Amino acid sequence: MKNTTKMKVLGIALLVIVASGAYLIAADHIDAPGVTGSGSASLGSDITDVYAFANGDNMVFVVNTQGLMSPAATAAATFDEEVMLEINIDNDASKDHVEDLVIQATFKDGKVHIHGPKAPVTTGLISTQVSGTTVSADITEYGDAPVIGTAGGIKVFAGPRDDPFFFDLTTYKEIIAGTASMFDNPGTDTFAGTNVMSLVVEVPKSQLGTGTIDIWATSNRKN
Ligand SMILES: [Ca+2]
Ligand SMILES: [Ca+2]
Repeated sequence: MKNTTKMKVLGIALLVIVASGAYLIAADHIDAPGVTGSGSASLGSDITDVYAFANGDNMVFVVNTQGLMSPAATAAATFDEEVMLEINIDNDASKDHVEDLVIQATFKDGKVHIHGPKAPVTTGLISTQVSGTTVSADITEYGDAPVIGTAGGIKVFAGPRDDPFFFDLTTYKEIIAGTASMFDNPGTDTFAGTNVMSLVVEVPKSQLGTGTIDIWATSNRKN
């Protein structure tokens, strides 16, 4: 993939965080047909959740894709080599919702490659791969111990994981229909037993600027 490759945004997930590690949760497990579509190739751009939290002097970013996979489907699941996942970081004082740094992940021949954090070549709905590769790792296969790549203080993991998102969809629908008034505690996790393809990147805070940051993630299919 050339450094000048431009990619269209297909999936987007938004998360606003502060450096202290507070986080906001939202989930979207099935996107529009243009993202989920038919065939495994299009599933690779369907983001389910984005998480960010502090781990000491580091920030950890998680971008989960391909939600609601059964264990059987997970064994055959792969990251789409035509899709780049991008973590966008807005770290200037104005918080203008324009990314000042990007962390990009590409997938090729069983490996994940991280590019950045670097200033973006392009902002907005088109993403361009930034130059250089910061760290790479083998993509962890289903059931195997996690493979973690480390270089320059940055760590990366990519592979299948149990979906951590908890949501009682059945009760939610009952509440909407007026046949239930509230959730049970603890409720029933609709996503129990389903998996996602997870990208995890841990980066020293010192590489992300100072003050607070807003982040969002996009999936971008190669033109
Ligand atoms: Ca900005
Ligand atoms: Ca971007």
